[in-house]
Amino acid sequence: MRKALEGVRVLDMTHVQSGPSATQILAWLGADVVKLEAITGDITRKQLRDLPDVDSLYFTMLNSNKRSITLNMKSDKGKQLFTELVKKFDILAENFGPGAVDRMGFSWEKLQEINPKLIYASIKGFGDGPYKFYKAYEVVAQAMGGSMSTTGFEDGPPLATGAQIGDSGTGMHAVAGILAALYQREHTGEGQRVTVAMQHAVLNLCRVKLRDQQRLAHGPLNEYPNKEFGDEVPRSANASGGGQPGWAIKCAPGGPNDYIYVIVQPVGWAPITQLIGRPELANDPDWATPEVRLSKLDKMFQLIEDWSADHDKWEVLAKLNEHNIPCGPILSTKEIIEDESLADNEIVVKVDHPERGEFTTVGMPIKLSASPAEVKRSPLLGEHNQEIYGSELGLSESDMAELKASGVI
Ligand code: CAO
Repeated sequence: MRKALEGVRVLDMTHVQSGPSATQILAWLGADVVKLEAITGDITRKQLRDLPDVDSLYFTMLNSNKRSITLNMKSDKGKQLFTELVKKFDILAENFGPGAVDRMGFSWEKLQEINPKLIYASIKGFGDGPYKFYKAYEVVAQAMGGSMSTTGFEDGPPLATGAQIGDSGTGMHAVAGILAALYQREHTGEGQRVTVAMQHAVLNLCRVKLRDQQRLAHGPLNEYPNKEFGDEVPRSANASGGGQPGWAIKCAPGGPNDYIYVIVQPVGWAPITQLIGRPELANDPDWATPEVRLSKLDKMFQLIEDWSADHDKWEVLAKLNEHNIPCGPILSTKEIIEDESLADNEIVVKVDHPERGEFTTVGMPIKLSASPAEVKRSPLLGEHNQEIYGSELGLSESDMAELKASGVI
């Protein structure tokens, strides 16, 4: 079956997480993604290793379905080979520190001269302005994009979230930009620059918190559990602060992840009162409507917890869903990796690797009926030098041996 992006070629200079998460999606969609690495390799090959001398899970879980070539971009011959490569690709992607590709000698203007159809995608920490030249990592973006100040309990410090919204979140934004640029190129015949800043991507994901910042000017945020408000959106713990109240409530037997997140929609209240053994509250004027419950959400969730604490989270999930009440047990990473339905959905998949053997990874979250993704292993460092430099650029065995000996590939 022909894949959605079959025939699209990506020269992938990305490293660490944000960029690789984007190019991995393109590879799953069928693009030919060739990862160009320094001769020492993407730093994550060696970071957080669980097995000696074997590409880390950090690397293997973000670089599946790609090919790998090595190239020293700081050598003259490397720059020459890069120039030849750029002519053959549709997309160049990178997420180096600010200015790194320019310092390699390849400004956007130069790249356009080499290949006017090239789409050149970059992820940086920040947009134009005072932070433009600053490096950034995941939690820096969470800090500066509005996530950390709004995450956590009111009386605690700002918190980072485990979801990698700064890295992989930005990567997903980059995918959208790259696909749009590819589509536009169909009409214009020209490439373009795609840039995404991690701070901007996190802010986009924190959009509702800026909604609430502006609502604050008109009074307290009643949907928040906080009692007092200043002039900035406070941390709201486990309340979403959205239109329907929710909270994480305890279940049996009381372990660290024995919780379920429950949302009480207006229609959910009557069945909940039945379930928790307090049917009289369904029509009690002090409890019957969302408006009267708003000022005592803590008490409402405590009532539900008084019931849930005697049942395990799976039982609570089943009972609440019998009444169409939106809820979700807090799943540990162990529960997720062992979850059969996630495996059946191919979002948790097993992949074989020549050095580490079989390992588990996260599959393609976007399902296309006519372009199903098949997760294949990540490449070893420089595994495809022969295919690209030999077969494609026409370098001889001896040329390649010389380039290797002189540290170019
Ligand atoms: N050949 C030769 N040199 C190479 C090379 C190659 N193939 N590939 C990269 N390099 C060099 C670059 O030229 C650069 O050298 P100079 O600084 O001398 O020009 C250097 O390697 C890479 O620099 P860097 O700033 O990208 O790397 P770092 O480890 O110091 O910083 C990071 C890492 C992530 C902070 C930085 O890349 C960054 O801010 N990226 C943008 C934001 C981002 O994506 N962050 C997400 C990180 S987690 O996903």
